[in-house]
Amino acid sequence: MATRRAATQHATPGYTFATNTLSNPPVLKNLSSTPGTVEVTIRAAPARIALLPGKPADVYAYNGSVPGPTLEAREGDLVTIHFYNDLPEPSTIHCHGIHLPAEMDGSPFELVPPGGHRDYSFRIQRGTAGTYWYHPHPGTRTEYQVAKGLFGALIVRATDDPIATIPERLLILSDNRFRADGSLDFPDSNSTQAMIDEENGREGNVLFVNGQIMPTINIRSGEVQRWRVINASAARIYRLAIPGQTLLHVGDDGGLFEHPVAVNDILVASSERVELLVRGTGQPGSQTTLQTLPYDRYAPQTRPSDWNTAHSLLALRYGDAAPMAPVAVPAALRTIPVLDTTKATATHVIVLTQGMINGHAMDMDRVEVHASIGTTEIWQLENVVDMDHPFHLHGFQFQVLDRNGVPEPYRSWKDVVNVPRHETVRFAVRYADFPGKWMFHCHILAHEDQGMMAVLEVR
Ligand SMILES: [Cu+2]
Repeated sequence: MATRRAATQHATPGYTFATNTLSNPPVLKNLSSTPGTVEVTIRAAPARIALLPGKPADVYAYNGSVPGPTLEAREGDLVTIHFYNDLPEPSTIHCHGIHLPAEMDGSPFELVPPGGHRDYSFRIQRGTAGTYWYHPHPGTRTEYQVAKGLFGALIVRATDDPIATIPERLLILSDNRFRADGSLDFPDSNSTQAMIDEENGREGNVLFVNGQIMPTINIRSGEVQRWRVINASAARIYRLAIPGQTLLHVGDDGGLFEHPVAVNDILVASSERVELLVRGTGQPGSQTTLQTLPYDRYAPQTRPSDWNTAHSLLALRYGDAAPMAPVAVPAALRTIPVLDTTKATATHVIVLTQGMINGHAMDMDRVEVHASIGTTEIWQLENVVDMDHPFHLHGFQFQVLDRNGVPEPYRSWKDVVNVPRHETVRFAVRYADFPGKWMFHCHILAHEDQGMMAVLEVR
């Protein structure tokens, strides 16, 4: 089983001959029988769950599972989440990347107190099919609540998905840090580790896919699989690769590209999502691994000693079946409208330093960026410090224009973009609807919690 549930013991995940040990979190039960309506209940509560096999730990869980259950919806659906906060602290549900009314965003403006209840209701917009996720966004405790186990997938499907017939896998990547008894290891606030965590964000030495350690996916020679990858880690940036083969990158945060792009490896920053097509290029009976390759996102003084080491995430195992006829992948996936930057009414320069945005720490009463409904604007993100900052804008998907002056080679919808150290990234965004106050912040959760966050007000 993928998902760790209370009072359930699990066999140690097998690396060698176990078949398809990767399984999915449960899917949230739709309480509505009305077509076009998805109504679910999500309860956040303390739980006792073995995140490490056989070692129960005190965690927080959505509906008793880590990762939380997956919310499945279709474009056009009216989604209602009945959220119950049974945690001993305020929390929210932020549907990361979903275009919805500001008051439904689960931002720190709308905290749900301990014992409180809140309904989030929004309609999924057409053209937004893609891979999203949900997590708490309570202000200064996001890293803690996510580390304790609060994160889950949110998948939006299109009726005209051009690769709907390709078998699909969900891969929720997370990491965590444990004591020897399997309990979660949070450093003392005055320790050196706490200072390193404030700088790097919390990185754990145990890597999970759907809550499992080194699970196995079966693939047949010649087969193509669609992998929806979510980086739910608090800080870790993955550089995904399967040694010796290319991957087809077909989608970003906000869904499919116009055309597949072949890559040798792909960077997935904290909270980013990618859709990949993985072709079974191995021989029957062989095995390979999905790895995360070294990537240096760190300031020199806190760079971890093992940063230059590749880590295996899961095994990809070829059964004994004869190769199947190669599966054709469509060359055209969909059309993505261009945001017309010749009509951009403003360029906002956003300077990222260590823990601050434009020289300010988060102030709920301050508006950093003012914008008007119906306009298109350019944001210029300038990282002037020695480490990467993955930047997230709430509510509105954007199109990356260029990175350090190099035009983005393809068009896609994104809600997070990694801004590498001392680099500049520009994106275009259109505020079509939904006035209100929106967060933007670094998605290294420790940075966000420290105040590397600001407010966009759209009127
Ligand atoms: Cu940051």
